[in-house]
Amino acid sequence: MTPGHRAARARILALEAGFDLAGVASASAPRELGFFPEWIAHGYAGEMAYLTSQRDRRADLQTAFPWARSLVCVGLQYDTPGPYSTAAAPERGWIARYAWGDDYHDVVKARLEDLRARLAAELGPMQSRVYVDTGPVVERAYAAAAGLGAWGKNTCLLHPEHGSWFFLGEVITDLEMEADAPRADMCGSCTACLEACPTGALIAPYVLDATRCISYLTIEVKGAIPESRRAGIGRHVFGCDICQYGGSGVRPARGAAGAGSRRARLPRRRRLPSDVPEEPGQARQAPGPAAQRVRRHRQLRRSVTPARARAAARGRGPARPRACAVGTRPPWRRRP
Ligand code: B12
Ligand code: SF4
Repeated sequence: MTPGHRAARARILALEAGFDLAGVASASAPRELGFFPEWIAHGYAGEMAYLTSQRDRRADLQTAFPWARSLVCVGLQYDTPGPYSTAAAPERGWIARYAWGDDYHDVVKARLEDLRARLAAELGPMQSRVYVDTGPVVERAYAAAAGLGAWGKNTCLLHPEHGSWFFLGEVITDLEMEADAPRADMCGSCTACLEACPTGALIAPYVLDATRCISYLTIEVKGAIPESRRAGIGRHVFGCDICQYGGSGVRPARGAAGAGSRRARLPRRRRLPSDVPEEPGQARQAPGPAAQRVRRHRQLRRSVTPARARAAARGRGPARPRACAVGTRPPWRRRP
């Protein structure tokens, strides 16, 4: 079987394993990976030691896995027809969309294992690893190389149909496969996501200072959120979606929840006063399993406390961002 035939079969097997997007990348470092050491050197990774301590492994996948030749990159869409996370009632906290359903690590990993078994059965014995989120892989760089999406200026991968509402994962393999072509840029001269970010975390196109990002502040920071970083957080208690909204407030016109949220449900209670248990054992009305994965109830509680104060003070969401270049004519928002 030729590398081209292997890649074609891999894409089909990935869709059969339940993914929405699939592509193949070479294991040699994509051009954008050159940016990673510089990003770390600027201190943009903050407390995320899993990034700084694995600098060399992340800067080139083949440092970690010298046998690697190809990656089968996959995407699982998690959007739902629900409203924006910041459209919650005034007394409720804001939880990012990706945390509404089951823990995506479990959902994507199970499908990746299925895909790995299918690949081995059809393409022959292979050395391989599967990863979603946690491995020493800058996933977006390889997924972009595999044509799953184009880099957005908010650093998320954008797809014409799915927006940026999809998780990434990959099977790293020693099989030679023909790589896909990257997608063309979708942003043009638009900078709406940079302007929409309420904390100024997007300091330039494609450059995120994570230490300013609400997602980092509400999920990754171990202690209290520094006072100097609290402005602009609003009622966010877990993650942030604002730079992904893409404009006018119309939700992507999807008839059903995406596969990544097939079992998704809205958090049963997102009311700020009762949401967060004082201790893990008291979790009666906790957010969904995805958010629980963090297992840092104290941390969530300390995010909630300032969020409560802000809700009491203002009770309003952020101003709606102006439509982004993708958001003005976004195919994923077309009504059927
Ligand atoms: C650490 C991390 C975070 C950190 C830092 C985010 C970041 N931008 O790096 C924090 C906690 C802030 C975070 C937040 C979120 N994350 Co996160 N995160 C990761 C993780 C674990 C590593 C990312 C990493 O290595 N960053 C390093 C820096 C250097 O990468 P970067 O900022 O993307 O920079 C790249 C580009 O700027 C590009 N680049 C540089 N210059 C130029 C110039 C041009 C012209 C171009 C085209 C590109 C380009 O090169 C850089 C890479 O070297 C990945 C999983 C993984 N293992 O990869 C998930 C991951 C990136 N996160 C994901 C998600 C869903 C989110 C959130 C949407 C969650 C939320 N709702 O709160 C937000 C989005 C915030 C944002 N605007 O990025 C998804 C992204 C899916 C997608 N479609 O893009 C991933 C892939 C997890 C997954 N498996 O699905 N995340
Ligand atoms: S996730 Fe929120 S805080 Fe982080 S870059 Fe996007 S808009 Fe800014």
